[in-house]
Order: sequence, then structure tokens, then C-alpha cells
Amino acid sequence: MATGYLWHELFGWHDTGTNTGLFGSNPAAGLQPLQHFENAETKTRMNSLVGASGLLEHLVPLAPRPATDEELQRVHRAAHVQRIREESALPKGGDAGDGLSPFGHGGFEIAALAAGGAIVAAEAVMSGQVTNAYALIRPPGHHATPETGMGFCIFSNLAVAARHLQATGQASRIAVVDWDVHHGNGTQATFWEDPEVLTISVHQDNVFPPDSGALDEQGAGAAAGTAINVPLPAGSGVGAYLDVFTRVVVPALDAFGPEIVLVASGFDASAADPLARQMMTANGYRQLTELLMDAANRLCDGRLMMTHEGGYSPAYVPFCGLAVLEALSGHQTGIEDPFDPIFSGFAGQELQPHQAEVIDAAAALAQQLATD
Ligand code: 3YP
Ligand code: ZN
Repeated sequence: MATGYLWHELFGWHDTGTNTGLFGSNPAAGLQPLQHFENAETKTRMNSLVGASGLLEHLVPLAPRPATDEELQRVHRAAHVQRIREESALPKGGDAGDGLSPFGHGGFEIAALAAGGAIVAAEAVMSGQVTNAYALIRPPGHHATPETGMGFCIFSNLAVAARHLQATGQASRIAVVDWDVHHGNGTQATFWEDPEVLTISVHQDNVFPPDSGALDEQGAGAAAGTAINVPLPAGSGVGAYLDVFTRVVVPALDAFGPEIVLVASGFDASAADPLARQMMTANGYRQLTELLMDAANRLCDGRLMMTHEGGYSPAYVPFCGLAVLEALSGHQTGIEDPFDPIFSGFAGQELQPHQAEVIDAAAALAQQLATD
């Protein structure tokens, strides 16, 4: 058993500028220059901890290559790819589509490298070079729709990888599990009418995009029932997440029978995240990873590939990432999460009745998938 790990220095060079968190700095509006929420720190620091902890020596390094236009256009309209390329050539770069998602000069090449990184990691798993893999890529991808980028995402990295596996005959039935705290709307949109791709998004109810990711979004046509959304109430913790994975995600995977499980791995459901209000811990993410590995072992020889998405606590994301990579590789570094005693002690970490209600409804959707 081997675990692939993909990173490139250029992912730290994707330039989101001196925004005031979300918005362009603007003295007249009171917006003092700061950093964009989606800056390099969380990811470069995760990569640093992977190295400093010694875990890197137990992983198989994978090198990204840029996705080609043909590969990007299996998901995206040519006009979107072309617009990003043109804005990227401007001296100050451009925006992925919603005014919240800036990129600097040369951002196209880094975004294409992120999508290509997802392809490389997925191929390494399908070929058997590694059993599972983690692609630490940036910019993120799960909000990017076929038509546009949004929510800090330029290209839909995971979706591009999934379409690549299908187009090259490496896999046809693919399951996507998205544990980023925001709705995986772009991935869902890409596969909305594809019965061969199951998308499951576990997110905080109605955070981003607005009015997206409700329980009743379930896919269309022949793919009806193959999109599952679990919109958890604000304040959900490890107990709620374990219940979702035990009663919704794993049963849906069992019912669907994928050839590979792809995970959109954002760490913004953590107890330290500034952009959401959930209470996940590094050890919680470790347990979710173990549940997914058990399912993948049962269903598809352990084939599991994760792409990095959001997560905005530079202090905590590295520990979340290390826990997931320890689980994937089966190697313990001996570094314990120093935040765990604090975050695990937050009141309400156990499953709460109002959370269970939502999970009950989602569990019924997983059941439905089993009987269809
Ligand atoms: C986009 C604008 C406000 C919230 C933000 C979410 C980005 C993200 O982490 N998506 O997964
Ligand atoms: Zn997110």
C-alpha cells in the first residue's frame, strides 16, 4: 500500500492580492489592504508540516503537469478557458467570474497545473502506482461550474480529473465526496445529468453559494438521485460528521459501487475556520478518512483520491491535513494535534437532535439509491 502526495511550489504563487478578505481594498469604503482569505499560507504551511513531521518520506511524490485545453474543456466551456487565459496575460491578472476570486498575472498556468495535478493523482491511483493519493493543489475547484469560476475557484479540478478518467477509459463509475464546509455546486453541476457519477456534498446549510445545496437538489433525468446534499446546521461538530458518514456517505457509496472515490477535501469545517461555523477537528477528519478507506477497500481495492479545496485557518489546517495523510498512508508521525484538547472540549461536539433530523432526511436519500 502506497500513498501519493502531490504539491508544487507554484501553488503557493497563485496571487489573490491584497484584498480585504473578500473584497478589493478600497480606502473610500473603509477597506484597508490586507490579504485575501484564500491566500497561500494554509496550504504552504500544510506542506511544511508534511515535510517537517517526516511524513513526506513515507509518501510517493507525484508531480503535476498542466491540464490541456482539451482536458479542461471536458468540463468547461471553451469561452471560460479562453477568458481566464486572456485575463491571465494582463499585467495584473483578472477574476475567475464572481468578483470574489482574483488571480494574478500568470494565474491561468497555475490553475491549469492544479487541474492537471488532480488528473495526475487520479491516474496514479487508477494505474495502481499508489493505493490512494492527496493532491495539495491551489487554486481550489469545487465551486467552478462549466460556465464560470467562482468562490475562489477557477477550474473544477476534481471534475476535470473525473472526466479524464472516463474519457480515457480508466474508470466509468465514480463517486465524489465533498467535505468542504461549502456546497460543492460546481462538481454537482458538472455531473447533474450523469448517472455514472455520484456526488455527495456535506456542507454547512446555506453558507456559499447562497441558496445552494438543499436536500431537494438530487440530480436530473437518468441521474435523478445521484446528487446527495447534506446541509448541516451551523455548530455541527465531530459527532454530526461521524453520523453523516456512517449513515449517509458510506451507505450511498455501498449502494452506488464506484471504481474510485474522489474527495473534495476542504478543512473549512474546522473549529478554527473564519469562514464558517462548524467544529471539526483534525482527529475528526482522520476518522472520516478511515471510514472512506474502509468503504473504498470493500468497493474498489482502496482507490481513493483527495483534492485540496478550502480551509482558512493557517494555524489549524496543517494539523487537519497531517491527520488525513497519516490515515491514508497508515503511518503515524507521533505529532499530536495540540489544539485537540481545546476544540474537542467545545460543547455540542456530540450529535444534536436538530442535526440528526437533517441526517435522517439525507439517509433516506442514500436508502433510495440502494433500492433504485
Ligand atoms: C466564497 C465567498 C464567501 C465564502 C467563500 C467560500 C470559499 C470556499 O472555501 N469554498 O469552498
Ligand atoms: Zn470551502
